[in-house]
Amino acid sequence: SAKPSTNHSATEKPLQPCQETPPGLVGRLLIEFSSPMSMERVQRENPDVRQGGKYTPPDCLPRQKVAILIPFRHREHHLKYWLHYLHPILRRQKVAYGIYIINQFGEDTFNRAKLLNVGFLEALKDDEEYDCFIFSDVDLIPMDDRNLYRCYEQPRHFAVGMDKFGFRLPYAGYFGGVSGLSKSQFLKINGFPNEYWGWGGEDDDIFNRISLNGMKVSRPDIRIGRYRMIKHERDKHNEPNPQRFTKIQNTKMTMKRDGISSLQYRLVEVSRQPMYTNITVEIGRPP
Ligand code: UD2
Ligand code: MN
Repeated sequence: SAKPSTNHSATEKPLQPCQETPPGLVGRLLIEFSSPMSMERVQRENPDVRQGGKYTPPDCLPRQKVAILIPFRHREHHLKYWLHYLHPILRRQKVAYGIYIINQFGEDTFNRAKLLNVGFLEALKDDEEYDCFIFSDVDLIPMDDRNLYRCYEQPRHFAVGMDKFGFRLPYAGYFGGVSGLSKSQFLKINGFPNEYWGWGGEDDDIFNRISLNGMKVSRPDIRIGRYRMIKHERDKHNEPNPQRFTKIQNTKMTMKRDGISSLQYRLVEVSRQPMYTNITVEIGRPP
């Protein structure tokens, strides 16, 4: 045709950095787990999430690239709710992100912190541009989208007030549930401990690592850092670890040798799902 066509790529304004406070947040959210959830519905409602559970804001340049790591085994039911609630929240928060499910292979004793160490390395293998890592239980949903999933000047503890704790911080050094460290903060503490098998203590060890390395945990306001946990029984093969009380006394001695520097694992499978990336890994068993 003789008509000159508009060259969009040449006329479009370059993207501006995303605003510090995203403009489309809605605040307090209604979170419930009574109506059944399906992966088909999650996919249908999140068409702009790319294969592997990746997302980049279309209208501004995100300030951080966030890998969200979820320790996992046999919690498919919880995962559907997590994806259903979190994808829209994260989209409103205007960060570039990828979701990684770190699935423990086999039926040996569960090890949450070691799985998260694996997630850190595998996410970086997938995309070396990640500069922020958020570690979330699969059963925790934030009740307020002003609780921004990104990294801060100091290591972040997001899950301040949980329904099961009466929406109060259970103790000053509590670091469980959902936390976030920048790449450099994570490396400074030599990552997480690999030697906490079964339930409990690993979050306190991480808190110790942060304090012992001269950092201080930051938190959102208690009114904003509220969470719902999907009710569940204690899983099989994740019994309370009787060694946890003595282990958390020794972080200062153990953190230099036990961590991301000593991590060993065998990758079983990486698979790209529409709403997340699944990393199945064999991490051994307690000695
Ligand atoms: C608390 C902490 C959690 C962790 C744990 C002790 C809260 C809200 N969370 O969780 O961060 O410190 O105590 O280890 O206080 N998981 C599986 N399959 C399993 C077992 C665990 O997927 O068979 C994953 C899953 O992401 C789960 C997380 O590990 O949410 C923590 O396990 P939990 O939910 O059984 O422990 P909980 O709720 O006491
Ligand atoms: Mn739980």
